[in-house]
Amino acid sequence: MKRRTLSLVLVLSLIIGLFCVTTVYAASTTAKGNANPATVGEASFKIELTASEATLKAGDEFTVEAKVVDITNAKGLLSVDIPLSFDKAKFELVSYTAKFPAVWGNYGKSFGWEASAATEGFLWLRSVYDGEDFTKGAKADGDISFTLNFKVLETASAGTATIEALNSDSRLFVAAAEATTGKVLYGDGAKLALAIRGDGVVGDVNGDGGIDSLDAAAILQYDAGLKDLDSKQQAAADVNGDGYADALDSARILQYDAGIISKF
Ligand SMILES: [Ca+2]
Ligand SMILES: [Ca+2]
Repeated sequence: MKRRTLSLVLVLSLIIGLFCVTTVYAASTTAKGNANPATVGEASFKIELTASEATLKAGDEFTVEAKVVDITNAKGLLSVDIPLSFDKAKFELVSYTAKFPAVWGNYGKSFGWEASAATEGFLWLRSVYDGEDFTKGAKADGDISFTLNFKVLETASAGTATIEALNSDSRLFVAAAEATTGKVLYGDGAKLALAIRGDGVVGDVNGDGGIDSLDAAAILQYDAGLKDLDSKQQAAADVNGDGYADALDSARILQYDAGIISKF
């Protein structure tokens, strides 16, 4: 078979596979990434998402890495398609790049279907081996990865925002084509929950310009129901960005005040 024909077979099988999975999923609300054929018989993989920052504020830029990991019992992957969803009310996708396995050489291609990123908060991340030697499958963690640069919108409100490699809602599953056979596999997605802080100075709960034991005490009083904090103060109090102003934040402020930590 000629190279172009084989590539076409791969692409077609991927598309057909995606369609089948969508259909199957629609018929079963209990379907999960780890209950699909990839892990039943032959091979599996997962998507790992990591963010450069766990807590953010309006205007911040940060990086998310999406890696293909835990490839098991596979002949290696020749392509991967990741449907990625993010909170478009809080994040803007600035740019992204793809990293290919070394064995792909110059035959690694990336096609990002990002037209709907701004309007829907959704894009496809796609890497494909476009060469002739189908033994060159990716097998190691991180052989296939994407680096995405995001910005927190100036209008983003405080709270938790998500970035997700989808595998369990009405969108498609993450999918990859296995080397040699062209078989389509379906892997597990991943989800990041990132905290966005308000515009107050983080840690300065009472707004006196310092970050010290008075702020730590104010949080404990608030947590015990002895004191009210307005929304801006609550945002300043949530130094660990977990959505709550409580003793954990108070402890962090005391550590900061004592010079044990230099940032939250
Ligand atoms: Ca203060
Ligand atoms: Ca907190």
